[in-house]
Amino acid sequence: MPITPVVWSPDTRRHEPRHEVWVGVPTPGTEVAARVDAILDAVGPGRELVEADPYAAEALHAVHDRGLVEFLRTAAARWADGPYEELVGQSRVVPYVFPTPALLSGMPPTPPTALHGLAGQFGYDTMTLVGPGTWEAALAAAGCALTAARLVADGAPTAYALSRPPGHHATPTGYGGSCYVNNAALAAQSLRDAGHARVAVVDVDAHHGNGTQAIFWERADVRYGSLHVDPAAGWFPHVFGHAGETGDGDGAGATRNLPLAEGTGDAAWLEAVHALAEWVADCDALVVSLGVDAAADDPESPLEVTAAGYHRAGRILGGLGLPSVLVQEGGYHLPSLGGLVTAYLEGHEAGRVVGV
Ligand code: SP5
Ligand code: ZN
Repeated sequence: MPITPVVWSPDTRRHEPRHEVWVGVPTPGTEVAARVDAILDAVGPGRELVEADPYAAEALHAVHDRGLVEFLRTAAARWADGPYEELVGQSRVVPYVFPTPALLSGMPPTPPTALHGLAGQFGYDTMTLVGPGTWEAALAAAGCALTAARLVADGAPTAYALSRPPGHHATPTGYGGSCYVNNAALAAQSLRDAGHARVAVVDVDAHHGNGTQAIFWERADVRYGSLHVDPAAGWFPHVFGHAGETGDGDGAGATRNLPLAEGTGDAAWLEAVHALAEWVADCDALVVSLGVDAAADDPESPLEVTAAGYHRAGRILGGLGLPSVLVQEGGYHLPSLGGLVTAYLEGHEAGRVVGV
């Protein structure tokens, strides 16, 4: 069996969400640092552990605007230096005013001076808080994905990036959905830069990866395919992930969305994985946005997929025989998380050998 190197970084533990403000209520964050060790303990045995190369903020400019990167890099320190200790007595940057079209009304806004005003220019929900260590962890998560892409560009058939916090909801200019920096998009761009002409991103996370879709929306050289719980049934990210979204401009037809009903289960979920695998079979390299939150035990989705289903999904996508970078996305049930990721990796490794 081929051995998949596991790329990780201790710095990914430094982001502590503490809580998410969900529909006005502070709920305990589910995207916790303990996820790193739950996954590492399960996938580590028998695989080579590689510590991620260090990357600087500039590496993120490959897929993100400078304004977002600079905000993320400096926001926690600016919050600590600001009046917030006295004002609200808490250390997390929380957006307050969102400059959506409803506020702007077609007028050119002046950039806000207060950090709690500025935060809404980059953060697009109230669940994704920035605190001490968030930037260091997000940069390290990107480093995991970029290092895994380098290993594959250098000839490894497959590499797994234990990226955390996750990335697929981060857009060119914004963060949200527990994501700050789009790790999978960075891996895809890095494979393009290494000479792979057509790169596919297949996103099996339970949620639609609106950030990855946005980054490659008008590009034909990176295809984006996702299966996820139907946003029209009331699920995050609500406004994207519908079947009619297929890309634009040069990227027309290079985006594909397969929204699934609540309670879908293995059979229909795997049919969708299969459809996306066939759709990307003529690509030169593959990035898998490997969220395992479609699993039955997961608190964040109703898709009811089993560990056997994730194993089979790995077989299907590994069976394409493409150089593959597997990037961790969601998955929040700590007791089953490591087993689900391992099931996918073992499936992908087996698929590489025997085909679909
Ligand atoms: C990467 C990823 O999987 N991001 C997940 C983004 C969706 N989060 C939605 C959270 C919805 C509210 N959950 C609160 C549960 C309260 N019991
Ligand atoms: Zn998810």
